[in-house]
Amino acid sequence: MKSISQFIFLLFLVSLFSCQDSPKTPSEAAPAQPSSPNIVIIYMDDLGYGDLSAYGATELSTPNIDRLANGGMRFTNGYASSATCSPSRYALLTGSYPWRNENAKILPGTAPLLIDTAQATLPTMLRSKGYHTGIVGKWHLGLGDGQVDWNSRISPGPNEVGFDYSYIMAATQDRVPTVYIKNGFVDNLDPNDPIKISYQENFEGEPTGKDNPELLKMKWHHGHNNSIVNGIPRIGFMKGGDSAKWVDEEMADRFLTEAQNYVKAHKDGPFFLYYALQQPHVPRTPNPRFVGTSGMGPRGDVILEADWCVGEFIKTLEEEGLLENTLILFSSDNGPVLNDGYYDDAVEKIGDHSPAGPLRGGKYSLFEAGTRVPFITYWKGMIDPGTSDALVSQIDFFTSLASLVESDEEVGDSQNLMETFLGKSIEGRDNLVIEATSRTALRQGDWIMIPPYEGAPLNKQVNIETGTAPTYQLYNLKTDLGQQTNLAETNSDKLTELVTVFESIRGRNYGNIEQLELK
Ligand code: NG6
Ligand code: CA
Repeated sequence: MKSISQFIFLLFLVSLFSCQDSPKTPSEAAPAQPSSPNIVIIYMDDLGYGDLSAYGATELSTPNIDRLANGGMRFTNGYASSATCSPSRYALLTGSYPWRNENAKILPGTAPLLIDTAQATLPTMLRSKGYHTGIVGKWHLGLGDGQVDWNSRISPGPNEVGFDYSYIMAATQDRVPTVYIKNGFVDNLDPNDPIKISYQENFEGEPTGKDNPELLKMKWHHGHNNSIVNGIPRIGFMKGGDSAKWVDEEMADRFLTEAQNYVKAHKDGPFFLYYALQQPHVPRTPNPRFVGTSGMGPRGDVILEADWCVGEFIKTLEEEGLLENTLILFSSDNGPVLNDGYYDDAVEKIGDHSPAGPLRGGKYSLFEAGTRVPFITYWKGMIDPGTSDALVSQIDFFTSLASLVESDEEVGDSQNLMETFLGKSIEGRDNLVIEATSRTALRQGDWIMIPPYEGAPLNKQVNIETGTAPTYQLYNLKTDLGQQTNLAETNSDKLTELVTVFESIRGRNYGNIEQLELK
Protein backbone atom coordinates (compact mmCIF):
# COMPACT_ATOMS: atom_id res chain seq x y z
CA MET A 1 0.00 0.00 0.00
CA LYS A 2 2.76 2.34 0.94
CA SER A 3 4.47 1.95 -2.40
CA ILE A 4 1.21 2.64 -4.29
CA SER A 5 0.59 5.89 -2.45
CA GLN A 6 4.23 6.84 -3.03
CA PHE A 7 3.75 6.11 -6.71
CA ILE A 8 0.57 8.22 -6.88
CA PHE A 9 2.32 11.06 -5.09
CA LEU A 10 5.21 10.79 -7.55
CA LEU A 11 2.78 10.88 -10.45
CA PHE A 12 1.18 13.98 -8.96
CA LEU A 13 4.60 15.68 -8.69
CA VAL A 14 5.55 14.76 -12.23
CA SER A 15 2.28 16.09 -13.63
CA LEU A 16 2.66 19.27 -11.59
CA PHE A 17 6.15 19.96 -12.91
CA SER A 18 5.39 19.01 -16.47
CA CYS A 19 2.36 21.31 -16.41
CA GLN A 20 4.40 24.21 -15.14
CA ASP A 21 7.42 23.77 -17.35
CA SER A 22 5.85 22.91 -20.63
CA PRO A 23 2.29 23.23 -21.78
CA LYS A 24 2.96 20.71 -24.52
CA THR A 25 2.55 16.97 -24.24
CA PRO A 26 5.53 15.12 -25.69
CA SER A 27 3.65 14.36 -28.91
CA GLU A 28 3.02 18.08 -29.49
CA ALA A 29 6.62 19.10 -28.90
CA ALA A 30 8.63 20.12 -31.96
CA PRO A 31 10.60 17.21 -33.35
CA ALA A 32 14.35 17.49 -32.96
CA GLN A 33 15.97 19.08 -35.96
CA PRO A 34 18.04 16.52 -37.83
CA SER A 35 21.52 17.77 -38.63
CA SER A 36 21.74 16.14 -42.05
CA PRO A 37 18.45 16.77 -43.81
CA ASN A 38 18.38 16.56 -47.59
CA ILE A 39 18.75 20.01 -49.11
CA VAL A 40 17.16 21.13 -52.37
CA ILE A 41 17.58 24.51 -54.02
CA ILE A 42 14.87 25.14 -56.61
CA TYR A 43 16.12 28.02 -58.70
CA MET A 44 14.12 29.86 -61.33
CA ASP A 45 15.49 31.90 -64.22
CA ASP A 46 14.15 35.48 -64.50
CA LEU A 47 11.09 34.93 -62.28
CA GLY A 48 9.94 38.28 -60.89
CA TYR A 49 8.89 39.32 -57.41
CA GLY A 50 5.28 39.64 -58.58
CA ASP A 51 5.12 36.49 -60.75
CA LEU A 52 3.64 34.12 -58.14
CA SER A 53 0.18 34.23 -56.65
CA ALA A 54 1.79 33.77 -53.22
CA TYR A 55 3.55 37.09 -53.87
CA GLY A 56 0.40 38.91 -54.90
CA ALA A 57 -0.12 37.98 -58.55
CA THR A 58 -3.83 37.95 -59.33
CA GLU A 59 -3.70 37.21 -63.07
CA LEU A 60 -1.66 34.01 -62.69
CA SER A 61 -2.17 31.14 -60.30
CA THR A 62 0.85 29.13 -59.12
CA PRO A 63 -0.64 26.68 -56.60
CA ASN A 64 2.37 24.41 -56.29
CA ILE A 65 4.95 27.06 -55.53
CA ASP A 66 2.33 28.76 -53.35
CA ARG A 67 2.17 25.56 -51.35
CA LEU A 68 5.84 26.03 -50.48
CA ALA A 69 5.34 29.74 -49.77
CA ASN A 70 2.25 29.27 -47.63
CA GLY A 71 3.53 26.17 -45.87
CA GLY A 72 6.99 27.62 -45.20
CA MET A 73 8.62 31.00 -44.71
CA ARG A 74 7.86 33.55 -47.39
CA PHE A 75 10.50 36.27 -47.40
CA THR A 76 9.53 39.73 -48.61
CA ASN A 77 13.08 41.13 -48.53
CA GLY A 78 14.92 38.23 -50.14
CA TYR A 79 17.56 39.06 -52.74
CA ALA A 80 19.50 37.50 -55.56
CA SER A 81 23.04 38.85 -55.54
CA SER A 82 22.77 40.30 -59.01
CA ALA A 83 20.21 41.43 -61.57
CA THR A 84 21.63 38.93 -64.07
CA CYS A 85 22.22 35.22 -64.07
CA SER A 86 25.89 34.21 -63.94
CA PRO A 87 26.85 36.61 -61.13
CA SER A 88 23.86 35.49 -59.03
CA ARG A 89 24.65 31.83 -59.55
CA TYR A 90 28.29 32.43 -58.74
CA ALA A 91 27.30 34.04 -55.42
CA LEU A 92 24.74 31.34 -54.68
CA LEU A 93 27.30 28.56 -54.98
CA THR A 94 30.34 30.32 -53.49
CA GLY A 95 28.91 32.68 -50.87
CA SER A 96 31.10 35.43 -52.35
CA TYR A 97 29.90 38.73 -53.77
CA PRO A 98 30.07 38.50 -57.57
CA TRP A 99 31.74 41.91 -57.93
CA ARG A 100 34.80 40.46 -56.21
CA ASN A 101 35.33 38.42 -59.39
CA GLU A 102 35.72 40.68 -62.42
CA ASN A 103 34.72 37.87 -64.77
CA ALA A 104 31.34 37.34 -63.09
CA LYS A 105 29.23 38.78 -65.91
CA ILE A 106 26.68 37.23 -68.28
CA LEU A 107 28.81 34.51 -69.88
CA PRO A 108 28.85 33.25 -73.48
CA GLY A 109 28.46 29.50 -73.95
CA THR A 110 32.21 29.18 -74.54
CA ALA A 111 33.34 30.99 -71.38
CA PRO A 112 35.81 29.18 -69.13
CA LEU A 113 34.69 28.01 -65.69
CA LEU A 114 34.11 31.03 -63.46
CA ILE A 115 34.61 29.25 -60.15
CA ASP A 116 38.16 28.44 -59.11
CA THR A 117 38.35 24.67 -58.56
CA ALA A 118 40.17 25.38 -55.27
CA GLN A 119 37.34 27.65 -54.08
CA ALA A 120 34.92 26.44 -51.40
CA THR A 121 31.43 25.89 -52.81
CA LEU A 122 28.11 24.79 -51.39
CA PRO A 123 28.52 21.28 -52.84
CA THR A 124 32.14 20.86 -51.66
CA MET A 125 31.13 21.99 -48.18
CA LEU A 126 28.14 19.63 -48.08
CA ARG A 127 30.12 16.79 -49.58
CA SER A 128 32.65 17.08 -46.78
CA LYS A 129 29.75 16.43 -44.40
CA GLY A 130 28.72 13.24 -46.17
CA TYR A 131 26.25 14.60 -48.71
CA HIS A 132 25.84 13.33 -52.23
CA THR A 133 25.58 16.39 -54.46
CA GLY A 134 23.78 16.90 -57.76
CA ILE A 135 22.85 19.64 -60.19
CA VAL A 136 20.10 19.43 -62.78
CA GLY A 137 19.31 22.33 -65.11
CA LYS A 138 20.90 25.63 -66.01
CA TRP A 139 24.59 26.06 -65.22
CA HIS A 140 25.80 29.30 -66.89
CA LEU A 141 29.02 29.44 -64.90
CA GLY A 142 31.41 28.56 -67.71
CA LEU A 143 33.02 25.26 -68.65
CA GLY A 144 36.56 24.18 -69.34
CA ASP A 145 39.54 26.45 -69.72
CA GLY A 146 38.43 28.50 -72.71
CA GLN A 147 39.38 25.93 -75.37
CA VAL A 148 36.57 23.41 -75.04
CA ASP A 149 36.35 20.38 -77.29
CA TRP A 150 32.66 19.57 -77.02
CA ASN A 151 33.28 16.07 -78.34
CA SER A 152 35.32 14.78 -75.44
CA ARG A 153 35.05 15.25 -71.69
CA ILE A 154 34.33 18.90 -70.93
CA SER A 155 36.30 19.84 -67.86
CA PRO A 156 36.52 21.56 -65.43
CA GLY A 157 32.80 22.03 -64.84
CA PRO A 158 30.24 21.32 -62.14
CA ASN A 159 31.81 17.96 -61.29
CA GLU A 160 35.12 19.70 -60.60
CA VAL A 161 33.60 22.22 -58.16
CA GLY A 162 31.78 19.79 -55.92
CA PHE A 163 28.91 18.12 -57.78
CA ASP A 164 28.97 14.32 -57.82
CA TYR A 165 26.34 14.31 -60.54
CA SER A 166 25.52 16.90 -63.19
CA TYR A 167 22.94 17.10 -65.94
CA ILE A 168 23.06 20.61 -67.31
CA MET A 169 22.68 23.02 -70.13
CA ALA A 170 25.96 24.89 -70.48
CA ALA A 171 24.71 28.46 -70.52
CA THR A 172 21.18 29.61 -71.36
CA GLN A 173 18.35 28.31 -73.50
CA ASP A 174 19.06 31.05 -76.04
CA ARG A 175 22.79 30.29 -76.33
CA VAL A 176 24.65 27.52 -78.08
CA PRO A 177 25.54 24.74 -77.48
CA THR A 178 21.90 23.63 -77.37
CA VAL A 179 22.66 20.23 -75.87
CA TYR A 180 22.49 18.58 -72.47
CA ILE A 181 25.76 17.73 -70.77
CA LYS A 182 25.88 14.81 -68.38
CA ASN A 183 28.87 14.57 -66.06
CA GLY A 184 30.97 16.42 -68.60
CA PHE A 185 29.86 14.56 -71.74
CA VAL A 186 27.37 15.86 -74.31
CA ASP A 187 24.38 13.55 -73.95
CA ASN A 188 23.40 11.53 -77.05
CA LEU A 189 26.25 12.79 -79.16
CA ASP A 190 26.99 10.90 -82.35
CA PRO A 191 30.79 10.82 -82.73
CA ASN A 192 30.32 10.92 -86.50
CA ASP A 193 28.60 14.29 -86.24
CA PRO A 194 30.91 16.30 -84.01
CA ILE A 195 29.89 19.63 -82.49
CA LYS A 196 31.67 22.86 -83.27
CA ILE A 197 30.89 26.08 -81.42
CA SER A 198 31.98 29.66 -82.04
CA TYR A 199 30.85 32.99 -80.68
CA GLN A 200 32.93 34.82 -83.31
CA GLU A 201 31.92 33.55 -86.70
CA ASN A 202 29.49 31.29 -88.48
CA PHE A 203 30.45 27.92 -89.94
CA GLU A 204 30.33 27.80 -93.70
CA GLY A 205 26.98 26.92 -95.18
CA GLU A 206 25.05 27.12 -91.90
CA PRO A 207 21.86 29.21 -91.93
CA THR A 208 21.43 32.05 -89.45
CA GLY A 209 18.51 33.92 -87.96
CA LYS A 210 19.77 37.06 -89.63
CA ASP A 211 20.00 35.69 -93.17
CA ASN A 212 17.29 33.02 -93.15
CA PRO A 213 14.12 34.43 -91.62
CA GLU A 214 12.11 31.90 -93.62
CA LEU A 215 13.45 29.12 -91.40
CA LEU A 216 12.27 30.67 -88.13
CA LYS A 217 9.32 29.70 -85.98
CA MET A 218 10.21 32.40 -83.45
CA LYS A 219 11.39 35.82 -84.56
CA TRP A 220 14.28 37.66 -82.96
CA HIS A 221 13.83 41.21 -81.73
CA HIS A 222 17.38 42.07 -80.66
CA GLY A 223 20.47 39.87 -80.61
CA HIS A 224 19.56 36.18 -81.08
CA ASN A 225 20.19 36.10 -84.83
CA ASN A 226 23.00 33.56 -85.14
CA SER A 227 22.54 29.78 -85.52
CA ILE A 228 19.04 28.37 -85.85
CA VAL A 229 18.12 25.35 -83.73
CA ASN A 230 14.57 23.96 -83.86
CA GLY A 231 13.47 27.04 -85.78
CA ILE A 232 14.68 29.31 -82.98
CA PRO A 233 17.56 31.68 -83.66
CA ARG A 234 20.22 31.66 -80.90
CA ILE A 235 23.20 33.58 -79.62
CA GLY A 236 26.38 32.00 -81.00
CA PHE A 237 27.15 29.64 -83.86
CA MET A 238 26.93 25.88 -83.81
CA LYS A 239 27.51 23.12 -86.32
CA GLY A 240 26.94 19.39 -85.95
CA GLY A 241 25.69 17.44 -82.94
CA ASP A 242 22.23 16.96 -84.43
CA SER A 243 21.31 13.87 -82.40
CA ALA A 244 22.29 15.66 -79.19
CA LYS A 245 20.27 18.83 -79.72
CA TRP A 246 17.57 19.42 -77.18
CA VAL A 247 13.91 19.85 -78.08
CA ASP A 248 13.00 23.12 -76.38
CA GLU A 249 9.41 22.14 -75.67
CA GLU A 250 10.61 19.03 -73.85
CA MET A 251 13.21 20.74 -71.69
CA ALA A 252 10.98 21.21 -68.64
CA ASP A 253 10.03 17.52 -68.61
CA ARG A 254 13.64 16.48 -69.22
CA PHE A 255 14.99 18.42 -66.23
CA LEU A 256 12.06 17.37 -64.04
CA THR A 257 12.61 13.70 -64.79
CA GLU A 258 16.33 14.07 -64.12
CA ALA A 259 15.63 15.81 -60.80
CA GLN A 260 13.10 13.12 -59.81
CA ASN A 261 15.49 10.33 -60.77
CA TYR A 262 18.24 11.95 -58.77
CA VAL A 263 16.03 12.03 -55.68
CA LYS A 264 14.97 8.41 -56.14
CA ALA A 265 18.55 7.25 -56.63
CA HIS A 266 19.75 9.05 -53.50
CA LYS A 267 16.77 8.72 -51.24
CA ASP A 268 18.86 7.07 -48.55
CA GLY A 269 20.57 10.45 -48.37
CA PRO A 270 21.67 12.83 -47.32
CA PHE A 271 21.69 14.58 -50.68
CA PHE A 272 21.97 18.12 -51.96
CA LEU A 273 20.19 18.84 -55.23
CA TYR A 274 20.44 22.12 -57.09
CA TYR A 275 17.43 22.01 -59.44
CA ALA A 276 17.83 25.00 -61.75
CA LEU A 277 14.81 25.40 -63.99
CA GLN A 278 15.08 27.34 -67.26
CA GLN A 279 11.76 29.21 -67.03
CA PRO A 280 10.68 31.93 -67.70
CA HIS A 281 13.92 32.89 -69.51
CA VAL A 282 13.80 33.27 -73.29
CA PRO A 283 13.13 31.53 -75.61
CA ARG A 284 9.86 30.65 -73.89
CA THR A 285 8.84 27.29 -75.25
CA PRO A 286 6.06 25.72 -73.19
CA ASN A 287 5.30 22.07 -73.74
CA PRO A 288 2.11 21.80 -75.86
CA ARG A 289 0.31 20.76 -72.63
CA PHE A 290 0.77 24.29 -71.36
CA VAL A 291 0.33 26.34 -74.51
CA GLY A 292 -2.45 28.86 -73.98
CA THR A 293 -3.01 27.95 -70.33
CA SER A 294 -2.17 31.38 -68.92
CA GLY A 295 -3.85 33.60 -71.49
CA MET A 296 -0.64 35.63 -71.28
CA GLY A 297 1.29 34.02 -74.08
CA PRO A 298 4.40 31.88 -73.70
CA ARG A 299 5.85 33.79 -70.73
CA GLY A 300 2.79 33.10 -68.59
CA ASP A 301 2.51 29.57 -69.97
CA VAL A 302 6.06 28.63 -68.96
CA ILE A 303 5.52 30.02 -65.47
CA LEU A 304 2.54 27.67 -65.13
CA GLU A 305 4.65 24.88 -66.59
CA ALA A 306 7.39 25.55 -64.03
CA ASP A 307 4.81 25.61 -61.26
CA TRP A 308 3.60 22.20 -62.40
CA CYS A 309 7.19 20.91 -62.45
CA VAL A 310 7.70 22.08 -58.87
CA GLY A 311 4.48 20.31 -57.88
CA GLU A 312 5.55 17.06 -59.54
CA PHE A 313 8.97 17.29 -57.96
CA ILE A 314 7.49 17.76 -54.49
CA LYS A 315 5.18 14.84 -55.13
CA THR A 316 8.26 12.69 -55.69
CA LEU A 317 9.77 13.81 -52.39
CA GLU A 318 6.46 12.96 -50.75
CA GLU A 319 6.14 9.56 -52.41
CA GLU A 320 9.65 8.69 -51.35
CA GLY A 321 8.81 9.68 -47.78
CA LEU A 322 11.39 12.47 -47.84
CA LEU A 323 9.37 15.65 -47.43
CA GLU A 324 9.79 15.83 -43.62
CA ASN A 325 13.51 15.35 -44.01
CA THR A 326 14.20 17.82 -46.80
CA LEU A 327 14.87 21.53 -46.55
CA ILE A 328 13.73 23.27 -49.73
CA LEU A 329 15.05 26.70 -50.69
CA PHE A 330 13.18 28.35 -53.57
CA SER A 331 14.23 31.52 -55.37
CA SER A 332 15.06 33.16 -58.70
CA ASP A 333 18.38 34.32 -60.17
CA ASN A 334 17.21 37.81 -61.08
CA GLY A 335 14.11 39.87 -61.73
CA PRO A 336 11.67 39.81 -64.62
CA VAL A 337 11.91 40.96 -68.22
CA LEU A 338 9.24 40.83 -70.91
CA ASN A 339 10.96 41.38 -74.25
CA ASP A 340 14.41 39.85 -73.77
CA GLY A 341 15.14 39.49 -77.47
CA TYR A 342 12.32 37.56 -79.16
CA TYR A 343 8.84 38.46 -80.35
CA ASP A 344 6.78 36.18 -78.12
CA ASP A 345 3.79 38.28 -77.05
CA ALA A 346 5.17 38.79 -73.54
CA VAL A 347 4.59 42.55 -73.83
CA GLU A 348 1.39 42.41 -75.83
CA LYS A 349 -0.42 39.90 -73.61
CA ILE A 350 0.73 41.06 -70.20
CA GLY A 351 -2.69 42.58 -69.39
CA ASP A 352 -2.95 43.54 -65.72
CA HIS A 353 -0.13 41.26 -64.61
CA SER A 354 2.83 42.97 -62.94
CA PRO A 355 5.88 40.64 -63.04
CA ALA A 356 7.77 43.00 -60.71
CA GLY A 357 4.84 43.38 -58.32
CA PRO A 358 5.08 46.76 -56.60
CA LEU A 359 8.80 47.12 -57.33
CA ARG A 360 10.53 49.43 -59.80
CA GLY A 361 12.81 48.18 -62.57
CA GLY A 362 13.38 44.57 -63.64
CA LYS A 363 16.14 42.31 -64.90
CA TYR A 364 19.42 44.23 -65.46
CA SER A 365 18.26 46.99 -63.08
CA LEU A 366 19.73 48.39 -59.87
CA PHE A 367 16.22 49.27 -58.83
CA GLU A 368 14.57 46.74 -56.53
CA ALA A 369 12.92 44.50 -59.13
CA GLY A 370 16.37 43.58 -60.50
CA THR A 371 17.40 41.63 -57.42
CA ARG A 372 14.49 41.36 -55.00
CA VAL A 373 12.86 38.06 -55.91
CA PRO A 374 10.54 35.38 -54.55
CA PHE A 375 12.43 33.73 -51.70
CA ILE A 376 10.94 30.78 -49.83
CA THR A 377 12.17 28.25 -47.31
CA TYR A 378 10.10 25.10 -46.75
CA TRP A 379 10.61 22.15 -44.47
CA LYS A 380 7.54 20.17 -43.62
CA GLY A 381 7.06 19.85 -39.88
CA MET A 382 10.16 21.89 -39.11
CA ILE A 383 9.36 25.38 -40.39
CA ASP A 384 6.16 26.93 -39.11
CA PRO A 385 4.37 28.78 -41.91
CA GLY A 386 4.88 32.52 -41.86
CA THR A 387 6.09 35.64 -43.61
CA SER A 388 9.40 37.28 -42.79
CA ASP A 389 10.53 40.81 -43.63
CA ALA A 390 14.13 40.07 -42.63
CA LEU A 391 16.78 41.20 -45.11
CA VAL A 392 18.18 37.97 -46.56
CA SER A 393 20.21 37.04 -49.62
CA GLN A 394 21.00 33.91 -51.56
CA ILE A 395 24.62 34.65 -50.74
CA ASP A 396 23.79 33.57 -47.18
CA PHE A 397 22.93 30.01 -48.18
CA PHE A 398 26.57 28.95 -47.91
CA THR A 399 27.26 29.83 -44.28
CA SER A 400 23.69 29.14 -43.16
CA LEU A 401 23.70 25.63 -44.61
CA ALA A 402 27.19 25.10 -43.19
CA SER A 403 25.80 25.82 -39.74
CA LEU A 404 22.84 23.50 -40.37
CA VAL A 405 25.11 20.58 -41.19
CA GLU A 406 27.59 21.50 -38.46
CA SER A 407 30.41 22.43 -40.79
CA ASP A 408 32.67 25.20 -39.61
CA GLU A 409 33.31 26.46 -43.15
CA GLU A 410 32.27 30.02 -43.77
CA VAL A 411 32.80 32.66 -46.43
CA GLY A 412 33.18 36.30 -45.47
CA ASP A 413 30.27 37.72 -47.48
CA SER A 414 27.88 34.93 -46.49
CA GLN A 415 26.14 35.20 -43.13
CA ASN A 416 24.65 32.51 -40.94
CA LEU A 417 20.91 33.19 -41.13
CA MET A 418 19.83 29.60 -40.54
CA GLU A 419 17.57 30.50 -37.63
CA THR A 420 15.89 33.11 -39.82
CA PHE A 421 15.52 30.68 -42.72
CA LEU A 422 13.91 28.21 -40.30
CA GLY A 423 11.54 30.91 -39.06
CA LYS A 424 12.98 30.89 -35.55
CA SER A 425 14.44 34.37 -35.71
CA ILE A 426 13.40 37.61 -37.36
CA GLU A 427 16.99 38.87 -37.62
CA GLY A 428 18.32 39.45 -41.11
CA ARG A 429 21.45 41.06 -42.48
CA ASP A 430 22.32 44.62 -41.47
CA ASN A 431 23.21 45.43 -45.04
CA LEU A 432 23.67 43.96 -48.47
CA VAL A 433 25.48 45.06 -51.61
CA ILE A 434 23.46 44.35 -54.74
CA GLU A 435 24.78 44.34 -58.28
CA ALA A 436 23.41 44.99 -61.76
CA THR A 437 25.55 44.95 -64.91
CA SER A 438 28.71 45.61 -62.87
CA ARG A 439 27.26 48.53 -60.90
CA THR A 440 26.59 48.17 -57.19
CA ALA A 441 24.33 49.72 -54.56
CA LEU A 442 23.82 49.32 -50.81
CA ARG A 443 20.71 48.20 -48.98
CA GLN A 444 20.85 48.91 -45.26
CA GLY A 445 17.85 48.68 -42.96
CA ASP A 446 14.90 50.23 -44.77
CA TRP A 447 17.17 52.25 -47.04
CA ILE A 448 18.82 51.79 -50.39
CA MET A 449 21.60 54.01 -51.74
CA ILE A 450 22.56 53.96 -55.40
CA PRO A 451 25.79 55.82 -56.21
CA PRO A 452 26.03 58.06 -59.28
CA TYR A 453 26.89 56.16 -62.44
CA GLU A 454 27.27 56.97 -66.08
CA GLY A 455 24.83 55.29 -68.41
CA ALA A 456 21.35 55.60 -69.83
CA PRO A 457 18.48 55.58 -67.33
CA LEU A 458 16.53 53.31 -69.67
CA ASN A 459 17.68 50.06 -71.27
CA LYS A 460 15.77 50.65 -74.48
CA GLN A 461 16.15 47.12 -75.86
CA VAL A 462 14.25 45.57 -72.98
CA ASN A 463 12.41 48.75 -71.91
CA ILE A 464 13.57 48.54 -68.30
CA GLU A 465 14.91 51.37 -66.15
CA THR A 466 18.53 50.69 -65.26
CA GLY A 467 18.49 52.56 -61.95
CA THR A 468 21.41 54.64 -63.18
CA ALA A 469 21.52 58.39 -62.51
CA PRO A 470 24.30 61.00 -62.50
CA THR A 471 23.59 61.85 -58.85
CA TYR A 472 23.22 59.85 -55.64
CA GLN A 473 19.87 58.18 -55.08
CA LEU A 474 18.47 57.34 -51.67
CA TYR A 475 15.11 55.70 -51.08
CA ASN A 476 13.26 54.67 -47.96
CA LEU A 477 11.80 51.31 -48.99
CA LYS A 478 9.52 51.14 -45.98
CA THR A 479 7.56 54.22 -47.00
CA ASP A 480 8.44 54.20 -50.70
CA LEU A 481 8.70 50.63 -51.98
CA GLY A 482 8.30 51.82 -55.57
CA GLN A 483 11.37 54.12 -55.29
CA GLN A 484 9.63 57.27 -56.43
CA THR A 485 11.12 59.87 -54.07
CA ASN A 486 14.86 60.39 -54.03
CA LEU A 487 15.79 61.60 -50.53
CA ALA A 488 19.54 61.99 -51.17
CA GLU A 489 19.42 65.77 -50.93
CA THR A 490 16.91 66.11 -48.13
CA ASN A 491 18.41 63.42 -45.91
CA SER A 492 22.13 63.97 -46.23
CA ASP A 493 22.89 62.34 -42.87
CA LYS A 494 21.35 59.05 -44.00
CA LEU A 495 23.10 59.36 -47.34
CA THR A 496 26.47 59.87 -45.63
CA GLU A 497 25.80 56.93 -43.35
CA LEU A 498 25.06 54.58 -46.23
CA VAL A 499 27.89 55.83 -48.43
CA THR A 500 30.33 55.33 -45.54
CA VAL A 501 29.19 51.74 -45.02
CA PHE A 502 29.13 51.08 -48.76
CA GLU A 503 32.67 52.35 -49.26
CA SER A 504 33.91 50.36 -46.27
CA ILE A 505 32.76 47.21 -48.09
CA ARG A 506 33.30 48.23 -51.67
CA GLY A 507 36.26 50.62 -51.53
CA ARG A 508 36.21 54.05 -53.17
CA ASN A 509 36.86 52.96 -56.71
CA TYR A 510 33.79 51.22 -58.06
CA GLY A 511 33.02 52.98 -61.30
CA ASN A 512 31.06 55.83 -59.76
CA ILE A 513 31.23 59.24 -61.42
CA GLU A 514 31.07 61.41 -58.33
CA GLN A 515 32.40 61.00 -54.80
CA LEU A 516 30.62 62.17 -51.72
CA GLU A 517 32.79 64.31 -49.46
CA LEU A 518 32.54 62.20 -46.33
CA LYS A 519 32.62 64.08 -43.06
C1 NG6 B 1 21.64 38.93 -72.83
C2 NG6 B 1 20.64 38.47 -73.88
C3 NG6 B 1 19.38 38.03 -73.16
C4 NG6 B 1 19.69 36.99 -72.11
C5 NG6 B 1 20.75 37.52 -71.17
C6 NG6 B 1 21.19 36.52 -70.16
C7 NG6 B 1 20.90 39.68 -76.00
C8 NG6 B 1 20.58 40.91 -76.77
N1 NG6 B 1 20.35 39.56 -74.80
O1 NG6 B 1 22.84 39.25 -73.44
O2 NG6 B 1 18.45 37.55 -74.08
O3 NG6 B 1 20.14 35.82 -72.71
O4 NG6 B 1 21.89 37.90 -71.89
O5 NG6 B 1 20.18 36.31 -69.25
O6 NG6 B 1 21.62 38.84 -76.48
S1 NG6 B 1 20.57 35.66 -67.88
O7 NG6 B 1 19.32 35.53 -67.15
O8 NG6 B 1 21.17 34.38 -68.18
O9 NG6 B 1 21.48 36.59 -67.23
CA1 CA C 1 18.31 34.84 -65.26
